[in-house]
Amino acid sequence: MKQIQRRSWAEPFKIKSVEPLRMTTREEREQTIKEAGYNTFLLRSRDVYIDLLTDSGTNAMSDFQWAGMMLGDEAYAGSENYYNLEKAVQEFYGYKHLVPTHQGRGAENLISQILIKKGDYVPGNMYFTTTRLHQELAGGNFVDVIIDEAHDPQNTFPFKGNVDLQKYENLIKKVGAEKIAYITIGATVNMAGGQPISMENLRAVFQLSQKNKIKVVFDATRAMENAFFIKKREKGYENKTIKEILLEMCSYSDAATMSGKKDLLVNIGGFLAINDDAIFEEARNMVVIYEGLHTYGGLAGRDMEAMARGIQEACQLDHLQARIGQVEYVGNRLLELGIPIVTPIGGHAIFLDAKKFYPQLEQLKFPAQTLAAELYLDSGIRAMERGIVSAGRNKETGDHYYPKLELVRLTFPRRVYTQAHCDVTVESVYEVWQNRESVKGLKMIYEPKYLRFFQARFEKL
Ligand code: PM9
Repeated sequence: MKQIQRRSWAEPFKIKSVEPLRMTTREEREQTIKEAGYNTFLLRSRDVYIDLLTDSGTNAMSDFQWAGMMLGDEAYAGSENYYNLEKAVQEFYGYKHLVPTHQGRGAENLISQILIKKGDYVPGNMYFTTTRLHQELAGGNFVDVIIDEAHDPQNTFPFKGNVDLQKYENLIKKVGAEKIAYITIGATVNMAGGQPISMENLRAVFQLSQKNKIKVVFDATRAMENAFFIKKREKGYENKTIKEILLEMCSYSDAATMSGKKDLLVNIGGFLAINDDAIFEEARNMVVIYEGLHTYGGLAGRDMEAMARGIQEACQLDHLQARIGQVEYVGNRLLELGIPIVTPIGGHAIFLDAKKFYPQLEQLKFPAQTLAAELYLDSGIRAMERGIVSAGRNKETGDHYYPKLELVRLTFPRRVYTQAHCDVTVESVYEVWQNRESVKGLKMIYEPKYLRFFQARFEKL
């Protein structure tokens, strides 16, 4: 009898409702990407076939979440759904206080304004675009203290999200602990390729921070995915539940910002969670200026309910196995074809190494922006640039940052695409890889002042 390798997992759901996809011709795509200034953010979604721009707000909700939407209590104040969300955040993340926000950056704005004084430093395990901008707008200076391995796409260290404790300690010695507003800890680290931080490192960062009276602000956006990697890779956590791991992770921080649009399987929503009573008091005061009353923070009651229910679903092991397993499936197929990607394969996305695709292009010819456009041209698949355009400019000198990582992110929305979609994606990336030598790059012709990657425009060279 022929022996077959049996799959260890499959999606823990079946499909109840579908949304048709539209295919376009190469001629149509040549026109649409030109009109979009070769920026995938400026494409209309109707012109996209498989949308791997982001996993943010693009998730498929469950019937349990949709049912919860019908139970939205749309009272201006004291909505029942706020209390459901508060209970879920306390139970799964362990923080004392909750301030809902319309999405992650709403929470980033609040905490940056509350804790940062002009001229302060804010270390972090690699920058994230919106997080760093809010820190800078509040008068802070971001300092990258991630380990060097994170900046090397081919390095296979299992916890490339770790903080380099020596870098962190050197900063404390150099500027003084009183000049450090707080440290931001991302888990997983998006810009490094969805790479996790280890529990051991989280604990050590918290201890060093406490010793120096520095607060730890956790970016919990993809913390459930990080918890899955800890379970799989870190000794001593094999038999712990995701919920137990998440609670321990959060216990090594003072507050958390959260974009519910990722881990929490919703289309909109976020929050700030805090232990300290005084910071909570200030956040409650400020949320009414920027977001809405402290019991809705810019969200409808139904959105808070969907997020509260999403928390319970997101930390199920079979969900995380299928979610991360899908990304891993694509990554392994690409590696088999010899295509350069960031390794180890991360949690939410595959990151193509554009410098290796186009060694003929210097960084100011925007290799990753070019690669994202080429992929769209080939198949209508939409990806995102994560290189020099995303990195932006140094706010003091006005010069471009030249990040070591020049990447294109194929980001997988949760519970949305099938394995056949994954295969079509792999085949398209392979085609673009085959045709890499004739590519000439792009020129930037319009640059917005903030978060330029969203709206910048380019022309073909
Ligand atoms: N991340 C993403 O596509 C959406 C906007 S930027 C292209 O990866 C982290 C780690 C994020 C993140 C958003 C935010 C901001 C904070 N931290 O988008 O404001 O990945 O909900 O969250 C995006 P909001």
